[in-house]
Amino acid sequence: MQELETTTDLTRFAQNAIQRLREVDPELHAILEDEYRRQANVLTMVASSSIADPAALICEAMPTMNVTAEGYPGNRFHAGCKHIDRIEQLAIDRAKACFGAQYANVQPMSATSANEVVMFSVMKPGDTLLGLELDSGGHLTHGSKASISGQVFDAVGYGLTKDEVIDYDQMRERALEHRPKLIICGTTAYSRTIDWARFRAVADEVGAFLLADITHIAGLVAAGLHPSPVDHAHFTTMCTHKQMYGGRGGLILIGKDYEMTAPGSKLTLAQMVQKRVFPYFQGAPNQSQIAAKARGLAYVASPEFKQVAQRVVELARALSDAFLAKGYRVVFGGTDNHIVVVDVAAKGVSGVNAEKALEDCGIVVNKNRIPYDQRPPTVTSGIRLGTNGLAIREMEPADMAECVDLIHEVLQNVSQVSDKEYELEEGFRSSIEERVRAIARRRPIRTYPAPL
Ligand code: DSN
Repeated sequence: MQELETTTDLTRFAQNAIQRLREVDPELHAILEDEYRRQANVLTMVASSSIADPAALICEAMPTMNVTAEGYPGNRFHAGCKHIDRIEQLAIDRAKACFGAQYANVQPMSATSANEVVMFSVMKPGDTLLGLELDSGGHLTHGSKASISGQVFDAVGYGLTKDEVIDYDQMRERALEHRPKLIICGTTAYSRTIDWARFRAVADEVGAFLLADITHIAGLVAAGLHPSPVDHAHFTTMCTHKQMYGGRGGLILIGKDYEMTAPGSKLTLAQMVQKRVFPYFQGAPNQSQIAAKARGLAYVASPEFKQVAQRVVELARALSDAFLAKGYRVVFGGTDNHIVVVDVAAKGVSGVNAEKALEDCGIVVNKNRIPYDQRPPTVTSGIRLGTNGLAIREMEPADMAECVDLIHEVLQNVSQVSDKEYELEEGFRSSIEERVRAIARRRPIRTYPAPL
């Protein structure tokens, strides 16, 4: 990296801040150091995470956090916002440019709150929404009873075909039968390309609005490696920390429909979202988080990121092929994105036992239900893996076979006492952990200094 000679006020601030933390709270500093080292020494394959770019992370620690700035650029309820306005406008402009959108709201704290904003922009309590079922790879906020989406609205689901791809015909049948006000497309554990145009055709046929939640695949969409929903859906939501390597938070975009009128209102969809974010759901936004989003958006729009995104997809394909070669059932038959879901119960280990045993050895994945899963969400029959974190270590497709060899060895050595209890021999565990560390050292996180 280029050495910059001049010390700036911000570099002095950041160095002073970490020094002060060490002095005033060594206990917390030590825990934060432990977490830094943990991330360096394990292989994180949690599909809903990435390894944020340090240039985005540092924005989250800036004194912008000190500014209370209810409202929007040029229209605040507080004084002292002239630079805050510049930051938020930059994030908005970058979000629109990155995704080819006409409108962007960068204030939502998460994709969950972004989805809630959209729901309450076009629906009233008791209205019907149609979303992908959880077991089929949908998200809690797409109509699960565990979330406000399934409590306040009458949620109806669609699922997968027997070949484990989204059942577009069933989605249309359910839409014709239930006449939802909102159809949600988008997934949290689904590895195939989504046909946004088919969703929009059904939404138009039944007079519904369409929400595309691209939280998991936002980076691939930005890089042109997955088709964009922005001009198919009325609303597109995402978070910025899963695949955009940016700070934590949510985004709402509107494409060509931004001037369409919201139901029962004189407001356009863009104006309605604007009012629903603030003041309906949120107060003062987190401006440091918005600065981090601005940085993340510039990163995913860069030629450098295109190569990272390409690697994400290649690694996932190699991971899926390696599991298939070892005789595992890969749900959805393979992958088009960064996600690989594997049926581990078919090999005699529950999802939760696989997750815990792998973590004991330094491989971090998460348990995940598979289609028609008989086990509860706290147990599950599958694991979900993702390659966002591996791409930033500049791993090669050949490394995926080594990772799957290790995972396979662990699963073969798990003694399953019950669906929630297992045993793993300590000598074996530590030998795998050492091999994982060797890979982590060979393929360090490119953007973070290696631990001392
Ligand atoms: N949506 C959850 C996941 O995919 O893991 C977390 O954000």
